[in-house]
This record gives sequence, C-alpha cells and structure tokens, in this order.
Amino acid sequence: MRDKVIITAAITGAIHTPTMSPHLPITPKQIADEAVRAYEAGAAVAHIHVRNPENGQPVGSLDLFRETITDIKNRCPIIMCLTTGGAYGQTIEQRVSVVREFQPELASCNAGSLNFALFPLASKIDKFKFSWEEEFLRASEDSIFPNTFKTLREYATIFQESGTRPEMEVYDLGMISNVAFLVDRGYVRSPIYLQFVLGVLGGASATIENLIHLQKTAHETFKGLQWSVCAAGRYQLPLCTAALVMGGNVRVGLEDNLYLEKGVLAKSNADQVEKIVRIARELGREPATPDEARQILGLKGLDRVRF
Ligand code: KMH
Ligand code: ZN
Repeated sequence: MRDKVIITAAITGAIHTPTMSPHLPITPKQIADEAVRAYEAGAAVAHIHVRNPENGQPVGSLDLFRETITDIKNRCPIIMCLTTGGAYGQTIEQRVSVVREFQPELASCNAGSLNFALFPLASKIDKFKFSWEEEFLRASEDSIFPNTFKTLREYATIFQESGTRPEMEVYDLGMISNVAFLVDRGYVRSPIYLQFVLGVLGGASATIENLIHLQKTAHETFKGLQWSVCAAGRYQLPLCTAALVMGGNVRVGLEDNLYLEKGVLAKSNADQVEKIVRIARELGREPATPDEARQILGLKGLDRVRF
C-alpha cells in the first residue's frame, strides 16, 4: 500500500458562495451527484458539508445531512468524512451533532481556534446572487473559528464513543502541539491522521516550506503519522503535487478551490480529481480505492455507520 494515495474530494464546503461559481453544489442531490462523480474519478473520501437548498447558505441541518449521505451510501462505496467545522454561526454542539447522530467512519476535527477569514473574497464581487452572501463573508473579519481545548476534549470523547476516526485539521504549527496534548491525555488515539490546511487567511500560508516544516514536525511528534494536505485557491494543485512527491495524501475539491486552471472554473469536483489522479500516476502513486483507504486508515466500515 506504500505507493497508494488517498484522494479526498471536499465537495462544497462552507467558504465559497453561489455567486462565485454556478458549479458549486447546493442541494442534497447535487452534493450526492458530485460525490459519486468524484468517486468514479478516483476519490476514496468525500468530505461533506450541506447547504440550504433554496439559497446555498452553509447550514448544519441533520435532515439535509441524512438525505445527502444516505443517497451517497446507496450509490457508491466512497468513505464519507463529515464536517464538524460546520459553518459560521453554528454552535459547538450543533457542529459535532453529525458524529453523535450518524457515527460516520471519518469526520473532521479542527485542532485549534483561528481567525478563519473570508472577508477579502467579498470585495471581488460586485453583485451577489443571494442576500446572505456578502454579510456572511464580511462577518469573518471579526469572528473566530472556536475550537478550545474543552471543545477538543469533548469532541474527542464523542468521536471515541461513535467509533469515528478524527481527521485532525491543522492550520498552523501550534495545532500540532494541541494534537500532541490530546494524544498524551489519551483523548485521541495513535496513529494520528492529520490534514494540513494551508492558505487560509488566519492560518499558515500555502508554501512548500511551510508544508515541509509542518510535516517534519508532525513526523517527529507522532509515531505512525498519516497525513494529507489541502490548500486554498490556486495553491491547491502545487501543494497537492508536493504532497504526492513527499509520500502524503491529498485533498482537492470545490470547498478549497473553484478553478481547474487559471481563469477556468472547474465544472465539477471530478475535474480536479481527474487532474490530480493524472499527476499522481505520473509520479508513481496509484489512487487508493475506498476499501484500500479503509484498510490504510483503519476505519470501521460502512456497515457500522448510523445512516
Ligand atoms: N467551515 C470552516 C470554518 C471543516 O470542515 O472541518 C472550516 C471547515 C473545516 O470547513
Ligand atoms: Zn470542510
């Protein structure tokens, strides 16, 4: 399995808004269709957020999650990594309720608090399609994405009770120390699976030097480390390519980047998956199937989720 790469597709996220791309999936059906297409293109994992089907606003509705993930489960064997980052405006309890309710194989667990700033995106747009979009983006200038140690401890307990493996989202160096603390206290079990999230305003910028330093530090900190990288906007492809060379796993998808190449919007998550599959193969890395990824990550299996 050494040469296998786990490709995650982050299907829609809670960052981009409908005005930015007509291809951003919004409804449960669109999100499910995109996850299935990403699977067919070579993704082993779909990272899932949901949105209000009427206006595309990111929400935490368990009903929308259920509709979306049940549809995906009925149509393909892709691993679903549910978000507990959720969206601006959700409470800590709302964000983690997807793990309690659905007991997924994998879910995101954000490894610390940060200024998760989206507001510069607002100034690039003259006319918004929906009224919520501008305020949603601008509000991030004065808000914090909260993931305190108490939250992390409580989340980790709920993950353990649910048999859900946490994918620890690391936006900066100090978050590696946060995860080390959780491991030391027995809240999170080794081996650790880290997703380095680079290029968010408020976190570490998306440079190769940062990736190397983060990966090296994490490698020295955690025995049997497993890791992946994702990066915002135009940094997605170069950072994922670097991760392929370094032996890591990669995340692409419209949550992180709306484009396929400079000036060309991706029409589907699958476009980006296909592109990274081509690069991976050129570099001697073969995409892991969902079942191979389950084995590599030690996941409990789709027959043990609650949806
Ligand atoms: N919604 C963002 C603030 C995650 O899915 O866990 C963070 C996020 C990370 O999307
Ligand atoms: Zn996310």
